[in-house]
Amino acid sequence: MEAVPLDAFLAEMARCRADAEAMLAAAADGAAVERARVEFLGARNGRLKGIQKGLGTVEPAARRDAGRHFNDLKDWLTVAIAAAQDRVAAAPATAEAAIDVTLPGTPVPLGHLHPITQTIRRVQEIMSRLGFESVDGPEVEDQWHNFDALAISPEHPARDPLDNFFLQVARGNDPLLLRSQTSTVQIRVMERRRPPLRIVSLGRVYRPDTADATHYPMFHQVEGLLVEPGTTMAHLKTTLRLLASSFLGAGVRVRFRPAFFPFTEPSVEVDMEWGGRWVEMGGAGMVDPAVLTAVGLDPDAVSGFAFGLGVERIAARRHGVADIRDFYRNDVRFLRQF
Ligand code: FA5
Repeated sequence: MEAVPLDAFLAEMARCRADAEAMLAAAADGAAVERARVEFLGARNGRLKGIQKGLGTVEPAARRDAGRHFNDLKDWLTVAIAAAQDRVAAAPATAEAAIDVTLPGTPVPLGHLHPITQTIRRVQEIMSRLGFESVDGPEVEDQWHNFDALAISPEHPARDPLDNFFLQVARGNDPLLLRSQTSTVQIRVMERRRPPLRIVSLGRVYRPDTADATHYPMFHQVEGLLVEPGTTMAHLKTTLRLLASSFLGAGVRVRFRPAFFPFTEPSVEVDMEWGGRWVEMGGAGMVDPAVLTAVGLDPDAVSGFAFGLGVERIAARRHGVADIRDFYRNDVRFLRQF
């Protein structure tokens, strides 16, 4: 066998030391230090054992020198591994090692849906049982869908700039606005689809109203629309009574008062009894022939009813909330109750 020069032997030992240094520095727990110990000092296949075997092949004149360096490496490895063992024993190195599995777990705080969202879902569910499909409409609207198609004439006070959130953005010459009512969705649906129609739409509407116990500048409405041949006021009243009793309990009293809306004829105001008082919840009526004409339907062939109720008000009535502003104060002590 050819003799190994001293330099090559020393280089191999330097590599072994560098590798051991790196492995020990990275060792984060007792198991990792033990893997390093087996790798370098292991009695059968440790790297030091391999180097020791090579000692006999070093050129004879340099063998004493090589043996001294070998002993230095062995001492260094022994001390470095002992030091690493002490280091990992002093601190719980991994999260796993720090976990006491006998301790009770940390409760994860669970949130829930906002009471208005809960109300929206519940109303959708009730209406779906009556065959009304849920649809959405845009919150930024043009004047055709918010006013004109609903027979709200250009002079009507509902179009007053002080009663609406008009936007700088326009479509043609027509400034857009944040919709002031969900009745816009009646038009959008009737423009796209032909009767028979049964839809319900719940969403945000905006009016520059001063906030008080029953008003907020952003609120939600539930809009219902049914268009089928032979529809009468009796269908409208029955549908609203069923919605009210399903959502608010069988005991709720509903009252219909003659009223006026440009897009229904006849029209009614819908009141519900609440703590001995009558509170206005919305408006309703038979879809006005002018509206059917505006969307290309024949008023002599079909008829329909529509209603729009304030979601905050029915939610407040259901939960006994005296002031709808509480829904939007973001006070978790209030919201947690629902
Ligand atoms: C309307 O908005 C009609 N679009 C309703 C309608 C639909 C009539 C279909 C006929 C056919 P009104 O402006 O009255 O109507 O509003 C309806 C309901 O929205 C009110 O009764 C009230 O419950 C609620 N509401 C109105 N303004 C506010 C507000 N600022 N904050 C909270 N709720 C409001």
